[in-house]
Amino acid sequence: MKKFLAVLLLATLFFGGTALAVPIPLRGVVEGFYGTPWTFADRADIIDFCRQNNLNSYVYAPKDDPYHRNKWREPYPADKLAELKRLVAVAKENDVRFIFAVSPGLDLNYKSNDDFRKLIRKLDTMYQVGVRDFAVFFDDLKDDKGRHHENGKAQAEFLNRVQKNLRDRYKDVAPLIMVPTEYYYDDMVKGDKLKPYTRDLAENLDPRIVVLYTGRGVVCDEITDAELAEANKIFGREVGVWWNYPVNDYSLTPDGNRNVKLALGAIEKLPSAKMTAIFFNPMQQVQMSKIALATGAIYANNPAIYDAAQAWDKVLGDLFGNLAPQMKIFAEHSRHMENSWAKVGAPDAIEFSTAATLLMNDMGKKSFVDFAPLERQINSTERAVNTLLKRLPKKYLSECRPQLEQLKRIMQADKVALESLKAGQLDPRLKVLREEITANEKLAVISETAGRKFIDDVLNFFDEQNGGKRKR
Ligand code: 14T
Repeated sequence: MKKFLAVLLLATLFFGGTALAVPIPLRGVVEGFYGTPWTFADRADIIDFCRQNNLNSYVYAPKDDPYHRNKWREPYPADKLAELKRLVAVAKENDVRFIFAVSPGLDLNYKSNDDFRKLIRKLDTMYQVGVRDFAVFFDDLKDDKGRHHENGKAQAEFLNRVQKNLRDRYKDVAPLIMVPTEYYYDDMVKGDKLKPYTRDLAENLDPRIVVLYTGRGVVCDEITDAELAEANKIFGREVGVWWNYPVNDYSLTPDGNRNVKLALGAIEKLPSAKMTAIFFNPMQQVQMSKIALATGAIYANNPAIYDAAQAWDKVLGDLFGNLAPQMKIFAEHSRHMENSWAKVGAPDAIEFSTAATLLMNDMGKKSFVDFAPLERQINSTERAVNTLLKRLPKKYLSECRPQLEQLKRIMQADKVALESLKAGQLDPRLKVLREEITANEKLAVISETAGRKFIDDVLNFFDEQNGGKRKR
């Protein structure tokens, strides 16, 4: 018997990374984005999707539900509460935890008994409609100068009191989940020291409360095992991860109503070490979010052996069937998200941009230039886009039509650009096409470093040629 156990133990250790799946205990989706919240139907659909993908949690935290954040003190009106009750029932039917979050930080008085009672009342109402998992979030409380006025000790004591109150009265509530005000690593430290808020929070927070953080930045490229270990050390517990992909709420149209770039890549570059919780923050575009979320589910169910490229292929096949090859081409042009403070997702259309870069390097330097590789990329991308515009089911097309149409415009301009290079003469239509594309960038952005860049590269190439001629 002892020998058997020893062999079992060794086998477990040996195959731990490969044969035995070790799922992250709490894994799911956090509806945590800014902008129009999901509808009841969207949420019911995503909860069903969670069950299908062995994700066990849905966190209700829509930034623009007034009763979640701005007006957190006010109880839900009867109709809204009835809807939430139905949703909690849907989650229960699907064996998915419905985690109700409230974000009281905008104006909470930590020392006020009245505010404490109002928060408890809010959570109590949710308990009455069936919720057993609760979260309190304190993210995004900075003013326009990037300062916040939170006191880590007061926040910790407030949360400890909430946790104690709930657990004293209800034996069936899960440990509380929280997001700190300094929720990304670079905001927690100054030099080699913890900032006072984080230090005081970590020192005073009940060790049973689950802390979520987003990595080194708000939207960052990667969390390594070492970085996670560092965050665990700061908080004296195993922290969970709030992962900001595929969320795209920082990529907005001028009216703020639509997201211009879609994040259609795989989840990647997350720890393979043991973790207690992971929640993926999606896009408002619920169907398009499923690509990244389904890869996230594969990751969360066995982080040690996760292969992003393999997961991406599987998920595209599962979701899009015979349109998977075309969807893959489209999605390749729309994976990377980047701005001054955000950077995440694999680079866009690597083969395409490599072909374009090689071609531009050869131009003017070699007597024989091979246009074929880029030409193949342009043609296959254009064909894929046309097929998708014709065949993609409406529920998907309604979320990605502007981006498909923009990619189509870019490919048409790329063709003109390529022909110009071949002819050794700039086709004047290229500038017109670029104007149209630029105008539409308010509504849809895609392939910035691949197809879109090639247009600029070619126009610059002819500019420099002409400049060079004039000089001579
Ligand atoms: F709760 C946090 F972990 C978090 O990520 N909070 C928000 C989140 O709701 C939002 O969807 C996400 C992506 O934009 O980032 C956080 O919100 C920010 C943070 C910023 F630093 C929005 C704008 C910022 F400049």
